[in-house]
Amino acid sequence: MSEIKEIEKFANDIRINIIKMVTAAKSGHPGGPLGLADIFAVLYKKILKHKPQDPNWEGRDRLVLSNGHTCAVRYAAMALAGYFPVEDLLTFRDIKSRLQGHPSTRYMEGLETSSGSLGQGLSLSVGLALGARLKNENHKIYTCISDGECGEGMTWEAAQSAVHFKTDNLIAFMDRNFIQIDGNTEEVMRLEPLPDKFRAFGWNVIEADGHDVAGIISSFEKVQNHKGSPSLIVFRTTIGKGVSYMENQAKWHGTPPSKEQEEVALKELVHS
Ligand SMILES: Cc1ncc(C[n+]2csc(CCOP(=O)(O)OP(=O)(O)O)c2C)c(N)n1
Ligand SMILES: [Mg+2]
Repeated sequence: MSEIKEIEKFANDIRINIIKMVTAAKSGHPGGPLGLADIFAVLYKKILKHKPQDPNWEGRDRLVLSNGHTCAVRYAAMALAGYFPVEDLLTFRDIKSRLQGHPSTRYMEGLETSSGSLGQGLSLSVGLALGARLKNENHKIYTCISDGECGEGMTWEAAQSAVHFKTDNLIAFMDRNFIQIDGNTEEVMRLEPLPDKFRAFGWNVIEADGHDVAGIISSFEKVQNHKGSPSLIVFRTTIGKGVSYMENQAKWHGTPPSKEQEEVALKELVHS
């Protein structure tokens, strides 16, 4: 199997697990995670320096999930990459599970931060980037932010300080699905021209299709060695990607599928 095909299969397995997790929990967020599956497959299979058997390895790249409600994608990717047994995914959102509905470092290794309160991840990542520089460490900080988070002032304070401090070890990537909890981002609080806003702040910005595995790989490779400023990849994604009745529907931001809907979703994913 070619490397691209292998990563596409990994992404599909992530999607299957997301559906099973959110259905079993009877609550949670399926849409964002499905939209991020291809990007997380590329990260865990190809881009991140990491050791699933040693989650706290000092040399690891840091992956910050600022939009914490999408954690099902990260948990599924981590389980499939060997951090913990895939069966554990079905404990998602159980009060006793390490797999909390919003990620918590208190219960789980292999995360860099707790998250769920939106808007904080980019700021925190500037701190991690400065810390790495001070300690002369050459790992990178990869930070997932959402478009909804760009309605939060703190994101823009971080965007400004990252450029001021020239944190070129920080690579942010955005889940640009044009959806947030209340509907279309441009109707709730217009964000466009979003990539140009980051460019105006001084970021190295590229735009890419968040569902084209080869393109996702080359996007990360393109920005990895950029010097002098932080980088942002704006990935155009489809919320609910891979499950026809969920695609582009804000409703699936935070609604669990019923058992019948799960069956339909899994049928579509098995054959894709
Ligand atoms: C500080 C803060 N304010 C509000 C919320 C409630 N909230 C949860 S998800 C969400 C929408 C965020 O948009 P986005 O991340 O783009 O959502 P998605 O694309 O995954 O649907 C909101 C407002 C929150 N979690 N944190
Ligand atoms: Mg969004």
